[in-house]
This record gives sequence, C-alpha cells and structure tokens, in this order.
Amino acid sequence: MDGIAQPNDQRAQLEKLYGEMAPHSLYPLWEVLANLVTPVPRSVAQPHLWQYGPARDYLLRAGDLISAEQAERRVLILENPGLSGSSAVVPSLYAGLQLILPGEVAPCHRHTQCALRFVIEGDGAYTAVDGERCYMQPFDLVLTPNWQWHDHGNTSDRPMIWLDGLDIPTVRFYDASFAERLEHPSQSESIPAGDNLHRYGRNMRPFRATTAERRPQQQPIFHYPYAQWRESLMAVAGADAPDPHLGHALEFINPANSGPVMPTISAHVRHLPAGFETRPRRATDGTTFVVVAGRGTARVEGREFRLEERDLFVVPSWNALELRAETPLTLFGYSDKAAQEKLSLYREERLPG
Ligand code: GTQ
Repeated sequence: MDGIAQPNDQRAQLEKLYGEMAPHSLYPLWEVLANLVTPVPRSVAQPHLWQYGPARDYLLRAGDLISAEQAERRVLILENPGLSGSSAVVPSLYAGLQLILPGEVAPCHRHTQCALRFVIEGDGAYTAVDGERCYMQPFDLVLTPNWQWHDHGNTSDRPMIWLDGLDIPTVRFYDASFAERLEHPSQSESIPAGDNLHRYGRNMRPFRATTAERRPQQQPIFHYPYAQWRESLMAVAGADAPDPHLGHALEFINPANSGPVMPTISAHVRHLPAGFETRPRRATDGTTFVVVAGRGTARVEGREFRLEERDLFVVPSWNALELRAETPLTLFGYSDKAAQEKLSLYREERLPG
C-alpha cells in the first residue's frame, strides 16, 4: 500500500478489509477500543427494585405447581433488566428468592459456586452444610462455601423464603463450574446443629492438633444469626455518629482470615437512624440489598425507589447511591467487592451532598 487512503476512500477500504477478516475471526480494535477501555465504569446493569409482596405471590404460585425436589431448587431469579438472559443481578453475581414448603427437601448437592442465604420469611427451616444443620431465622445470614455439600429442608409448619446470593456469573466467566449430586436427597446429620458457632464463632477454636476440628480451616463458620448482628449494629449505632455516606455499617467477616465471608462475595449490614439522609457514594462493586427493617428511599443516579420492609434492590457499579430513612432503616447487602479487592480493581468515591 502506498500511504494512508483519503477519508472517503478510507472508510470504504476499511469496511472491505473488515468484511474479509471477519470470517477469520479477526476484528479491528480501533473501532471498539473506547467501549472496551472506558475512563470510568459504564455498567449495562440497571438500578432496580423488586417489591417483596408481588415477588412472594409469584413464588408461592410456583410452589403450587412444582415441588422443591422436582425443581432441585425452586427459585425465582432476580434478573437485572439491563442483563436480560444472563440470570445475573449484576454482571458477576446472581440473586434469587428460594421457597421451601413445610415437609419439603431441596436435594443435596455441591458445586464450585459460592452461595449465601439471607432469610426473608419463615422460621425453623434448615440448611445443612457438610453434615451440620443450621436452623434459620428471619434475617440470618448462612453461607454455603464452594464445594461444600448442602441441602435445605423445612421441618416447620410455614413456608420459608430466603434470598440466594451466588457467584454463578463469575464462575461462568472463568468456565470453572463443577457440580455433583448426592444419591440421597438429604445428607446424614453427622455434626450437631449449631456446632460451627460453638467451635469457631466465639473468638475460639479447637486446640489445634486435636481431633475436634470439624470445619475446613479456611471457612470455619457458616452462620451469622440476626440476633447477634443486630445487637452489634445497634450498639455501634448507639455509640457513634453515623458515617455521612453510609450510616452505621458493619461487614461480615471470615474469622479465619478477617477477610470477606467468601472469596468472591462480601456482605454487610447498615443502619440509618430515622430522618437520616446519606450523602451520595459510588463504588465499583454492584450491590444487592434487602430491606430488613424500616421505610425510606434509595436514590440511584437520580432515580428514586421507595423502600419497604423485605423489598430488594440492586445498585450497579459506579452508580451513586443516596439513602433516606423515614423510620429507622436497616439494610443487608452483598457484592463482589471480595473478588475485586483481590484483583486490585475495587474503588469507591464519596461525593459531596
Ligand atoms: O441452594 O444450592 O438459587 O445451587 C441457585 C443455585 C440456589 C442452592 C440457587 C443453587 C442454589
């Protein structure tokens, strides 16, 4: 070629080149670079609110039509409207509402995806993790770390509904999904219920090199009861002035390493006193929230969502969130901050009010 073609000519010749290259799976970076390496995150995920009442009605209707055992997991996926077809709530994470009716069992399996459960309604169903049952109360956080056997059962006389938060899209991204089922629907109960908290949850652990170790060293506890986190959060709220951008906030940690609860997922709770309004804050982790208590509003990049108890909402990466509490407002949230920090990607910014 002798020199760069003139503008009119150039377009036509480039298009011809693209047409010839495409069948060979070769494409020009310069046509897409600005969309690949953006100066700031431009999530295609959208902020969105799911009111609990209508979601619950659909879930109970599904309960009339298909059993937990038949479905394996009877769950309504909370799919982000900007991520249609992906089963994702933000690009890296999944959210769903799971229903277990009295007497049902969601059969035992394990997979490379990490899962958390945040109980929304019902009392006394259990998740069993590697031989130990955990009886769940509203607003308890329960973990099912990567590759641990788990089944769910409801021995109470009322429906039980919880939020499932998993890293399904992250595992899909890495093409690293493995899963297997146990032959029996329920695993045998080899460890007494609540054992993980007694053994590892009180700033203690079995004296090492004894036979009293029950859990993997890197993931000793899997139950964070509401009664405990609420007491701590309220005590902190009584002692400090609220952070202007967050309110009062406590993160759940893995006591083995003081890091986030699981390698890919971080979880926290926050509390705003009645009348409190946060200043805007944005972060690179898209966060899915549950309203545990109270009423208020969430403003996300100027869009306002009314919050009522048990509603769920999602705030995508780099969307500024402002919260206003009409009554004392308590939220649970989980995000991919855990993974982003490991990859040196996580950033947050506090914006002036
Ligand atoms: O409880 O193991 O919502 O494997 C999606 C996939 C729940 C579970 C979900 C799962 C589970």
